[in-house]
Amino acid sequence: MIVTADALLLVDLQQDFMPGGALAVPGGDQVVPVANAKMKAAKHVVATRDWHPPGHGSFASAHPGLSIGDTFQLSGLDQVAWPDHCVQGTAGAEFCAGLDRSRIDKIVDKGTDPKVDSYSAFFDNGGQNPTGLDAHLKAIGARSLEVIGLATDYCVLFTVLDARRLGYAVRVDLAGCRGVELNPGDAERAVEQMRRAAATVVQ
Ligand code: VGL
Ligand code: ZN
Repeated sequence: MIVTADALLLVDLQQDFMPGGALAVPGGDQVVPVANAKMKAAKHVVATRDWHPPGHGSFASAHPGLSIGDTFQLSGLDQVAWPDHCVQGTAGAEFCAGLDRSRIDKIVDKGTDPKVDSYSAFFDNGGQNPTGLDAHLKAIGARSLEVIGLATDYCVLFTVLDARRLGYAVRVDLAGCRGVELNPGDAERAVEQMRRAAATVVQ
């Protein structure tokens, strides 16, 4: 069991995922105080940002005839059609109001390729292009991670699965996570997948 992880990874704590945001995650605002508290005790803090160019291929609005929540093929990969969200440089892409940015050592952006989505903070959904997160963690000597953020059933899930594949010890505190739950039960199924990958998931 990890006592204190080498690095704290905050996944997509951005305005568009807050209640009232473009891709609101229910209860998403409740994770902000959890993140602030954990940052106080962390050795290294890395924050990811979903950082899409305007008209990103994951946006329903980029595909005439598609509605939000539809699934389709994007560059040969299964893709959910999302509302426009986290567009680079917009207010919705900023870190959450109330998040203590002073303790963030490194920001990693993902989802910048217009034709491929990127749920994982390590690689795009095709598993091809690294974001630089693995290189950064290796550079600071981090081998164990605590992961919290949004959303449990998308970016937290795929970040944790890639972290395990890359050999990191991973702890996930669900107090600091919330799910989109496009389908009821998605967050619970995500937790099962993370546990199957030998991540330590605590309440
Ligand atoms: C996310 C859907 C689309 C996430 C990002 O951060 O979990 N979900 N883009
Ligand atoms: Zn996105």
